[in-house]
Amino acid sequence: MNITSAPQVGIIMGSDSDLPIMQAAADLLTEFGISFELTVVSAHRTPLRMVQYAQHAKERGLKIIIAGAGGAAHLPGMVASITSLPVIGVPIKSSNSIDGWDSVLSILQMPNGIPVATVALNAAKNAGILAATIIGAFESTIGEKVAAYKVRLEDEVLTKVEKLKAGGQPNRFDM
Ligand code: RP5
Repeated sequence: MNITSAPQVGIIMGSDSDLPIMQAAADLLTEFGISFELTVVSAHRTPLRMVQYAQHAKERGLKIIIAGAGGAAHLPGMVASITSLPVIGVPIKSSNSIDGWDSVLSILQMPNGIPVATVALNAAKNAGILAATIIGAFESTIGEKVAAYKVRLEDEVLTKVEKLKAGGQPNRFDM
């Protein structure tokens, strides 16, 4: 694992107040040994920084951008409108959110032609898994880690099935 090499994934967020949520994406990429960078890029407060980040992302060697924002969450969509890299959007329920719906809809409801792969509210971990899955389609070592991760998830659920059975819950389905 070499997470100090040139970053493959760029994690950006509208504010440092988003970091407690977005850290889960960084943790997942670290676990998978995928190099990343993480910084604040605000669509509304640093619009030129956002444009420059998106314009230069590909030539800087990034493969995927994970962008998180809350409230009027324009960062993922605007970045996707500039770069040809895939953009994964993380809607964040932040201090200026109305239940998070504003963030979800701002990121999800993109116009035809400019998609953002939108994960669930606050689901930065899933953004990390999706990034790993995309990279894993082209890099076999990462692809194997994604496959092993899914096997672990299955094992965890089957352990719960056994636990319920051992606790006396009726179940005649034995797969
Ligand atoms: C959004 O406004 C950010 O993504 C954050 O979720 C929210 C609040 O930002 P701060 O006021 O904490 O900087 O642009």
